[in-house]
Amino acid sequence: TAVEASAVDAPWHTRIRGSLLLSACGDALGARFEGTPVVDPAEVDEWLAAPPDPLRWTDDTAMALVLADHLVGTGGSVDPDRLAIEFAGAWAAEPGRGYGPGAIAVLRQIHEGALWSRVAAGLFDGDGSLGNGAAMRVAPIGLVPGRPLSVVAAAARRSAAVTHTHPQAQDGAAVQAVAVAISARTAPDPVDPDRLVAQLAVHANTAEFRTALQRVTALLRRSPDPHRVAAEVGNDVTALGSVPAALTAYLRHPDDAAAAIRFAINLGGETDTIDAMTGALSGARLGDAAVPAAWLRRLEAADRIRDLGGALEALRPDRVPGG
Ligand code: AR6
Ligand code: MG
Repeated sequence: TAVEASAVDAPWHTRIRGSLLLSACGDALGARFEGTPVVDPAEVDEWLAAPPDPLRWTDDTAMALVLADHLVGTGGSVDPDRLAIEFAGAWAAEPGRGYGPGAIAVLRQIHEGALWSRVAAGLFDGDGSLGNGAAMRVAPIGLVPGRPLSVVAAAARRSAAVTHTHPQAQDGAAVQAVAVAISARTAPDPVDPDRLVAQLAVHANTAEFRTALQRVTALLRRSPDPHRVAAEVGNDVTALGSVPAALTAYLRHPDDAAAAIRFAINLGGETDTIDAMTGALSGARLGDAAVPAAWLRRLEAADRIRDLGGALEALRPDRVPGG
């Protein structure tokens, strides 16, 4: 329809803002159901129709905004030493946002003066965290204009490393960032899920992640309901158990932001983070006009998030001297 065509034809700057705003909405809306193994779809519908005011987001968005600010400050690149200190500062200022235990351990030590490189790798008996905390915050890296996808993936890994050194957490961040970048750049064609997932698999280094992405492709051919998606690709706190789920929720409803968000919440489990990642993808494709007004009006710090979107857009190569 004409309405859908114009929504999907959203200009670039509205897509950056759309991604940041819808991700924050997804985080805030999903937080209500975090940790619920099986959610009641009727309850989700009621909640989405009349969410509370203000619609308060969690650590996912807090960290994404720190990262967006960081990128604006550096001109679009990741300086891990600075980023670590900035994350730690945001945690110390608002420790009650729902940070994961591994993240708290790292951020507290960095805040007390430790080097991230000495701390992050030691988590979980030296395995490093494989939680979804690096993927949940990574969208702004995919929204920096004009970067080749390989550069996006590398920057995502650098941003992940300050808290998440496990290869699966790094893959989650790289895949999510590249997925956001592709979603923000390809319009107005219909999404080709097979092609998108294949493009993402190129940026996954672990066999586990590549296998999970193959599962997404196979699953999407069967138009799965949320219950089936959760059973087959997961809905948990790990990167491997949530990045493919968020991608699936987005690809079930690539042209309907509210439907994608609802689908992601109906997965149950780690709903805030899966919804934040789904929202980042959906908003990147559809732009800020696709964010339901009833959510946007209530969203905590919506003006700050919009401004950050504008500042990221100003990093366009043709607007940066020498860029
Ligand atoms: N081995 C075993 N379990 C692990 C490992 C590992 N190597 N790494 C992580 N876990 P964490 P995050 C488990 O704490 O990724 C919030 O709700 C372990 O149970 O590093 O920053 C956010 O909103 C650990 O506590 O946190 C995110 O959605 C958990 O994974 C979410 O938490 C999370 O890893 C993850 O945030
Ligand atoms: Mg959270």
